[in-house]
Amino acid sequence: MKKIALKAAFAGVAMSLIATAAQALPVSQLSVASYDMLNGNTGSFTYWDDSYNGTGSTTTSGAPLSGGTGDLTDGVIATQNWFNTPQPYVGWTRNPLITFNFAAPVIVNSITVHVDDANGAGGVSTPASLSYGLSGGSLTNVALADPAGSAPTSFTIGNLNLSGSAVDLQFFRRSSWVFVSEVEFFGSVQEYQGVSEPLTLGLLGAGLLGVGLARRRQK
Ligand SMILES: [Ca+2]
Ligand SMILES: [Ca+2]
Repeated sequence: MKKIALKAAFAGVAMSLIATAAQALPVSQLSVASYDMLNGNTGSFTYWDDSYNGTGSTTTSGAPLSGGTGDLTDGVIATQNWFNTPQPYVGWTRNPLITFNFAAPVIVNSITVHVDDANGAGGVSTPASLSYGLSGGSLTNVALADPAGSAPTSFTIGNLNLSGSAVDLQFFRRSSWVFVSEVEFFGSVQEYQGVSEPLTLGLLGAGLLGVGLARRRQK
């Protein structure tokens, strides 16, 4: 009888630990707290991240930018090619690696990037591939087919299940330039519900103490 009671107590604790594991809210667009990258470049126009509000020079090509948000997450998606409306874009002559930071741990289900597709006009094409993954970990590379036509376009990578607080993206160019006007993340924020784990461990101790007292009383 006593052994059974003890087992039941452990089972109860195990259940409560499971209940306190990360629980996710419904899938929605995730808010980016900040992103870090090297600034865009200049050509016929400037293709810098003009609205970036973090640290670093927004008017210097290739300058390290960190701790802020700007053109890539302002909700403005370019509807025309770079030569008609350069402002919404950040354009690079490198393969930009961008770290996106979230305010709390998230589960990213899909990533959508909005880019220009000028079919090589001015050396601007859709990216040839995109690498993604949790920041600091290994990245997965996916090839992106160049769509027919030459209108600005988007690519979505789905079924990701990336769980963490920061995601790395790197664009690999098809020709000289890559132009990006927006990056969107969809998924859920991880929520910790019920008692915290240290408290649960405290309850485990209290539970065992209770079992001990009960056993004493039975004697
Ligand atoms: Ca934008
Ligand atoms: Ca095309």
